[in-house]
Amino acid sequence: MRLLIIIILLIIAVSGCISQIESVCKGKAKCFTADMEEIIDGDTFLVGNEKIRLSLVDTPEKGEDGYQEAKDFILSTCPLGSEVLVDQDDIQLYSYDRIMAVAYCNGKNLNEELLKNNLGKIYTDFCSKSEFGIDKWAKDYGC
Ligand SMILES: [Ca+2]
Repeated sequence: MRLLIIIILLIIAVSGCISQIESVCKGKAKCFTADMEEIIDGDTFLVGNEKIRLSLVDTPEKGEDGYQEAKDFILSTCPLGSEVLVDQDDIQLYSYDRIMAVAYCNGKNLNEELLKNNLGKIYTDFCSKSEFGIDKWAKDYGC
């Protein structure tokens, strides 16, 4: 009887964790986890085989001031090989060949972290064109 209770509690605990991961993603567009393969700049990475562009955030391009800082910040927050959870933007699905998304790594929302650490600017023009424009972090930084 006690064993049965333990098994039931374990099942509840495990299913709780699974639904927590699923509940992180919003909407019906792509939602997946894969390893951080390459950091192109602060707002663009290769996750698994997919090129990801963070929604609503703009970090400096190569050759611009702040490029290396933003890139290094992502590298330290989410080292190569870390698992990244990608929640694709349900309104702006793609930009060029890149998946627009919020990316979570090591428990952190990378879009938010870049803004919080003043390493990127919010793209206010896209606040109404992004699934995430109404999120608290986006509003906190200017949407
Ligand atoms: Ca989504």
